Amino acid sequence: MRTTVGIIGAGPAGLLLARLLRNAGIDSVVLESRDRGYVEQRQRAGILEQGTADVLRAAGAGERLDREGLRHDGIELRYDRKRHRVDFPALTGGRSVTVYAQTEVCKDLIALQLKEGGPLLFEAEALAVEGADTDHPRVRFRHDGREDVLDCGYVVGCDGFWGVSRTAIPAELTRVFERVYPFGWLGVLADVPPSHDELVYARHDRGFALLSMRSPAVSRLYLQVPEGTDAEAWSDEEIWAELERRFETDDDWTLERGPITQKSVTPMRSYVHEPMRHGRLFLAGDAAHIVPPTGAKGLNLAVGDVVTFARALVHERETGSAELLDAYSQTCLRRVWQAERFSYDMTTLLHRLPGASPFEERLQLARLERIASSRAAETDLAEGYTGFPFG
Ligand code: RFL
Ligand code: PHB
Repeated sequence: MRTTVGIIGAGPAGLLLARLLRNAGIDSVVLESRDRGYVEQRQRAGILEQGTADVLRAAGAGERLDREGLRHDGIELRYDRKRHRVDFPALTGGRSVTVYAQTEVCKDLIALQLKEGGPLLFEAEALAVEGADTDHPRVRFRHDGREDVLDCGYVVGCDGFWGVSRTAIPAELTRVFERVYPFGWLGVLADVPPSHDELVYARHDRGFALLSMRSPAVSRLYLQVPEGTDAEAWSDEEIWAELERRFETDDDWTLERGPITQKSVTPMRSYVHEPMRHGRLFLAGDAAHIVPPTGAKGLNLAVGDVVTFARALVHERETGSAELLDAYSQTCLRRVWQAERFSYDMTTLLHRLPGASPFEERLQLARLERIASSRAAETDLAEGYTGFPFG
């Protein structure tokens, strides 16, 4: 098999890239190791930056997003039993975010790709990227029980943190920056209308909690738990009781309970792989970088990367100049590091950090008070949350 752009992975990065290339008249093949149902059901991100929603619309994938997505103009910070709302449009000159689950983004893009796009092969596992630094990179993969080769003009590794693409960049050319946090998030889906109409980020002495949503009828809730926690070790009753404690306020706000339909634990890490390009192999999304979910940035970064790649390739086609392709890694990494910084700040602002001294805990509260009392500090948060510009 032969194609211009071989795309490994049908998460948001790979699927959107295939769509952007198709719209630009460039052919691609997407290889995805899992089956369609798995990719469409995997519970992950919930928040789209305005720039991300705009890209999806421009790509022709905005119809259901506009119908079912929920525009959010702010978030609530909760600490010391107090509530503070951050008003995004007022602080950022009109920017907002959209609650629209990653599962739905993937469903929309898969349907479009199967209808209008090039080949999207499920249960096709990439085994290795070969010849990345030559003019003829290849992807070796297994599909329908046999091995095959995809000959490409370019390979884009959109295969997530556990994928194989990254390993094709020689270790001696690579630098990795990483921080693993000694806690994770226990996430649940519950069939109950969200108890607040915006997301609530709560800092509590017992640990962080987040109230989010998937629709007006379905809540998505998270609890900070120690690293290595087994989700099944928490009964539904224990989860609700702990959420109630961490969301406690001095007013009459209450948390509505409902049946929990899913629970899982996510570990937390920050990770950046430099460079994001080697020859004709480009890394995009979680394949190149991970952020802790507190800043809601992972999916949005993945979108930024593939927009940057698609623009660079179109530029090369139109002008014959590879300057934007050559600048890919640098262009992406500028935005990546801003998201890394923001996600780290949000994580250390809101989580109970094991081993933190009483002094450090007081500083955490002082940082929250600063956001609640200074428009400059609050603006910094609002700008970060609603998103950094695409390069
Ligand atoms: P994905 O989504 O991991 O997709 C990679 C795909 O590659 C496939 N694959 C392979 N295919 C072929 N051959 C191989 N050898 C392969 N190896 C892997 C995989 O099966 C998969 O389908 O990466 P992508 O596209 O880069 O997208 C990144 C996002 O998924 C991720 O950053 C976000 O989910 C992170 N994230 C959030 N991001 C946000 O922007 N806003 C949020 O609110 C947000 N919340 C979250 C999150 C992630 C979470 N978890 C579970 C890590 C909340 C959570 C709890
Ligand atoms: C989610 O709805 O899954 C979600 C929202 C905000 C975050 C992380 C996850 O910061």
